[in-house]
Amino acid sequence: MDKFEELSLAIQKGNAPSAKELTEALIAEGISAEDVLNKALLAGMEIVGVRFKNNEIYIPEVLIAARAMNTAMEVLRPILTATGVKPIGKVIIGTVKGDLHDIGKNLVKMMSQGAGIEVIDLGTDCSPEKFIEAYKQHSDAKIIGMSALLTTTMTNMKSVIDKFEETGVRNNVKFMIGGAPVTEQFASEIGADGYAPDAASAAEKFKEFMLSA
Ligand code: B1M
Repeated sequence: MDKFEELSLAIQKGNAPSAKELTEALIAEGISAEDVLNKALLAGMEIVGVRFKNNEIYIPEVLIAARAMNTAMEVLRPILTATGVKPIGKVIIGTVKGDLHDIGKNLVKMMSQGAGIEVIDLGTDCSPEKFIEAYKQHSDAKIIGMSALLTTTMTNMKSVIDKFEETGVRNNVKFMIGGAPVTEQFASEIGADGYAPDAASAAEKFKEFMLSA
């Protein structure tokens, strides 16, 4: 078993100390943070998702796997967010109402910070009111980023856009959405301005929006 597989297994088993140690070891060997993320952490989490779907494991196991994933991501954080430049703009990001999944949102945040973007993170279970309040406090933000992992919560993304419309500030910002069940087509159906399938392309799209504003 190579070190990527070992780390993937540590995530699957929810062994946070081992996930942290193996992540540190791979980075110390000179493996890039992107490779550690894609070949071990995300690969491990994907297997957890499949086993959860097949009822081979249950919520407690998924929760401890998510904790191990977040612990390993903390090792990568300083590398993924490292940037010497002045921020090129501000994004407000959150997981929508009813949804507690935050691993993907946290990755989008790290990649964006690494691309020189300031991120205001509202956390999970964010109501339209929470997004609008945050925008009132940070009215220099050019983008509102929303994440959803459940088919039952992705519809709450539209309520956030509607709230901005109601408040008369819809055209001041761009809406970017993402998360496993979300698609480009869904984005255009709800009137969002952009969709990204992964964290790296989300950061790229944020930058494009900011540079064209
Ligand atoms: Co949940 N869960 N979960 N879960 N969970 C899923 C999403 C599910 C697909 C599992 C399955 O059945 N195979 C399924 C949803 C089914 C559906 O709606 N169609 C599901 C379910 C059903 C549930 C519960 C309802 C289970 C229950 O209680 N019966 C429950 C809901 C709780 C709630 O939110 N109210 C629940 C709970 C949980 C845990 C709390 C145990 C835990 C979350 C812990 C946490 O996040 N801190 C959890 C987990 C971990 C998962 C899986 C296994 C993994 C999700 C993940 O973190 N993936 C997931 C299965 C799966 O997705 N395969 C599953 C890794 C992450 C990096 O990927 O978030 O997709 P992702 O992010 C990607 C892209 O989507 C994109 O970039 C990221 C990285 O490249 N992206 C964006 C994300 N946000 C973006 C925003 C952007 C742009 C790109 O712009 C702003």
